[in-house]
Amino acid sequence: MNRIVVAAAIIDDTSRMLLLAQRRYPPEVAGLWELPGGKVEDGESRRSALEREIAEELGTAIEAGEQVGAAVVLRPGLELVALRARLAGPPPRALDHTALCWVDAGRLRAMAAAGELVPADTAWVPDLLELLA
Ligand code: DCP
Repeated sequence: MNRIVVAAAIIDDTSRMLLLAQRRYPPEVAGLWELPGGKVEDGESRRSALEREIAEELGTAIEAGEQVGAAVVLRPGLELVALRARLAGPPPRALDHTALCWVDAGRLRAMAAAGELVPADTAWVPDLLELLA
């Protein structure tokens, strides 16, 4: 069966910054930065799954919106989809990650060039740069 992982491109429209979260595990990607998210459960929409995951992982609320970029195949039967989101609650906290940071377009480009992003998420960098421009 095809499962979906949804990830949040949380953008602050005023400062034009994107929220990144630093993975704690597994060892292959620990220390790398990602768009936070998780698996869509049976019967959930992508948006509501993402809103639930962000509440669990970041202790805040978002409003999830349109898809950003293309879906990425993580492995056969598992696809990763990014949704644009805006913060609708208190400042996010790293409940499940090592750290969080807000980045502008220049910083995102530099982190991608330095290999500091989780590999799957690098596919979205051009789309994210456009949203941050
Ligand atoms: N993933 C990714 N980029 C993201 C978010 C997730 O590449 N921005 C990948 C990492 C995992 C898969 O998606 O391969 C699931 O991500 P989770 O963070 O939900 O990973 P967990 O290990 O927490 O999920 P579970 O324990 O449910 O397997």
